[in-house]
Amino acid sequence: MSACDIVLAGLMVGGGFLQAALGAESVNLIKNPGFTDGMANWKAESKLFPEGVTHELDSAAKKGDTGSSLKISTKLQIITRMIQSPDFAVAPGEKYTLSAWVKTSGSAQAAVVVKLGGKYTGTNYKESVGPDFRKVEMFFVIPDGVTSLSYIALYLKGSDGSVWFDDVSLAKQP
Ligand SMILES: [Ca+2]
Repeated sequence: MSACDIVLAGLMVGGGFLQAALGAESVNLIKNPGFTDGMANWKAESKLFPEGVTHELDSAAKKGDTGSSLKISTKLQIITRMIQSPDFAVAPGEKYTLSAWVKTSGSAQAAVVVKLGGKYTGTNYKESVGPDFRKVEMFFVIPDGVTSLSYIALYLKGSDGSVWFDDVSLAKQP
């Protein structure tokens, strides 16, 4: 998987469901979405050069949020992530919104990704650059044959910098 794959998948899947998402009531299916319970329910994964990456809680938080955020930092050219594996069933045709508040420093970029049915769909890394928290969001539909989400992942891509994540949300759309 490359970063390009994630971006393209997000663009292709994301376009059609904005209307459905607007005005929808939502229940957040992410556990510990705002990192108020430390890093519980989240797992760091750095398959390459794990010594060059840190995953930590940070006092920087989304405006209006008193808790921590998740900060991932790297000094190496790398893609790394924190994942959460949902424990609920899904059904083909169901529509979901996945979002998070993100900010970045240095050359690092952030993306929020879902893996379902062996494929990755995520937000555009280029939308997740800047010193102030902003919300990134994507929409996806459960494809045929898929009954669970492999994982939700918070990605850092870059060579020298940090990304912050807060208030991650996964919500089923009506
Ligand atoms: Ca928080």
